[in-house]
Amino acid sequence: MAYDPNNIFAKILRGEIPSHRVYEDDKVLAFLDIMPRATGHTLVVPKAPSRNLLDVEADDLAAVMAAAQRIARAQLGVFEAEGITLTQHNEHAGGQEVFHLHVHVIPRRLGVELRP
Ligand code: IU
Repeated sequence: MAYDPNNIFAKILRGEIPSHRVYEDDKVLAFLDIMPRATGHTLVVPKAPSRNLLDVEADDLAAVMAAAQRIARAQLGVFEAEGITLTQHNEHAGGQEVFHLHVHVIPRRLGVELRP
């Protein structure tokens, strides 16, 4: 499947659309999800063009996961999370809606369901 450089996360990466950035390094950007399923719900994306898990380069995937780990650890303190849920969707059939690779990092508390 082809990568569309006009997807919404590519526009966020280029600064054409605002986002609430929570982490950035040379390979990765992380920002808050606009429809959070829990307070602090964050999306981690590689800066390099990648549609999803099926085409991402290994070093970009490693950078995304390292950033997700840093953000997850930070969420424990910032949001008093008791656990963290990671989700990651690939292609329409896999639940993907935005076609630039992203990992959801969602702070969780016991007994608190995710918002729809
Ligand atoms: P998915 O894994 O592709 O299904 O998730 C896409 C996510 O992108 C979803 O949680 C949306 O709320 C989120 N999102 C966003 O944060 N900003 C946007 O402008 C758009 C979608 I469009």
